[in-house]
Amino acid sequence: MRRERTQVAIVGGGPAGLLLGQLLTQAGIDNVILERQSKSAVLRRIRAGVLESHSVDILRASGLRTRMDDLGMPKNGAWIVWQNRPAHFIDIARWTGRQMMAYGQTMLTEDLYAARAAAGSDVLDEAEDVALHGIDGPAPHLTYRRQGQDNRLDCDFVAGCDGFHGPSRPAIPSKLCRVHERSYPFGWLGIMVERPPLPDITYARHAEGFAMASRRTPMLSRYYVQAPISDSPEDWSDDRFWDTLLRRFPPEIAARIETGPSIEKSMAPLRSFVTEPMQYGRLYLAGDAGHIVPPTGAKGLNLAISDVYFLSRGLIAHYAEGTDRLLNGYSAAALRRIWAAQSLSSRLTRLLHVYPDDDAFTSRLVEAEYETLLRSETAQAALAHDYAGLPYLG
Ligand code: RFL
Ligand code: PHB
Repeated sequence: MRRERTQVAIVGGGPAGLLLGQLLTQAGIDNVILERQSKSAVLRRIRAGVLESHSVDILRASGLRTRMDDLGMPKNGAWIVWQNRPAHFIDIARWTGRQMMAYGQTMLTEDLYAARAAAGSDVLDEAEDVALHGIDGPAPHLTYRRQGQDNRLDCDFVAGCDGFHGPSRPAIPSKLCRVHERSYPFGWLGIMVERPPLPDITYARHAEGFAMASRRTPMLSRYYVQAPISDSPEDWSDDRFWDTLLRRFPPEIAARIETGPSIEKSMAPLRSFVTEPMQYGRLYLAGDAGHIVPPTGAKGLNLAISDVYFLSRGLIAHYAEGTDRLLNGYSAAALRRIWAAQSLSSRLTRLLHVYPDDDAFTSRLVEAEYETLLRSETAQAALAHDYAGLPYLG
């Protein structure tokens, strides 16, 4: 078995693991990232599209040369549209003085991989059978297999950035953590198409279900429709997708949507999940390893960024000042934002989707909620603040 040592071992080379690596490297803290997939598989993933201004601030301060300021599109907010009712603009610029940035997770991940390569410490991809050991003691280590070789990586700390299905979260004894979970009977069927997008992110509610329009670049659009959880992308021909999408938008907006052949099609189930606390011994969970939000509200990637910010602060204070106050408070600081985002995402999901067991009473309550939003500047300001994301306190 080959044996190596680092200060922080990072499991998972998605945005959380890569950004943590970047922030630690910037602070002179040695780290190794182990990723199960190949780099090209990670870069093929199409996921998030929207960054909060808080995330943009962190990325700018991280020393990362992203293409975000050239290719990203600053946005003042997002539209909610509803058949036969006025549209509502979630005006975060007006109510919070902030903007958000339309910049795809795929491009951000590319930027982070490029930065890692430039720093001369590539992600160790295609790492198999990563296992965590001794995280409850002073000398944790990981074992893994790569390119036919068994390896042991000794470290001071383990950062579990391995998403919802990785080995880090299950390494916390179940009696020491509490899981909060909600699943939804529907998912988002998403497509990518090489056509100019609508100018703004637009969420649509229709009696038949949710639909939305988003963007990646001036020539690349991303669209989603609510679909039963049992559906797979093969059930959705492009024609069926476009018919459904266009029907769910008010006609004047549907008329502006440019359709075309899809270049990618995928189904994402909706789930709400939080594990508390997100730390145990020398293991710290960050990003989707610790929590999942439904994509309505675009909070998942942003939470991964805020978790990693809090965690990097704790690790930097440990190495630079020898104090563990921030590390000990990591989970509590991260969870404050996580629950705020869970609250926003679940409210927006409820407002915009049709649940199979909705009765007439529930539908009228949802309509009343939308009426309140249209009528009340207080409700508009509250939604805009929540959509813009909590400031980084703690
Ligand atoms: P990731 O991206 O899942 O990365 C985890 C990495 O860990 C690796 N891994 C392992 N590595 C080593 N050993 C093992 N045994 C391992 N097991 C797993 C995985 O291969 C992977 O590379 O988690 P991370 O880094 O925490 O990042 C989280 C975000 O990816 C996620 O929250 C967002 O994509 C969610 N999300 C959105 N978030 C936003 O903020 N704004 C959005 O607009 C937004 N839209 C979305 C979304 C997620 C979606 N899907 C598909 C769920 C839209 C969709 C459709
Ligand atoms: C996306 O562009 O993929 C996107 C945008 C906003 C959301 C979810 C996904 O709320």
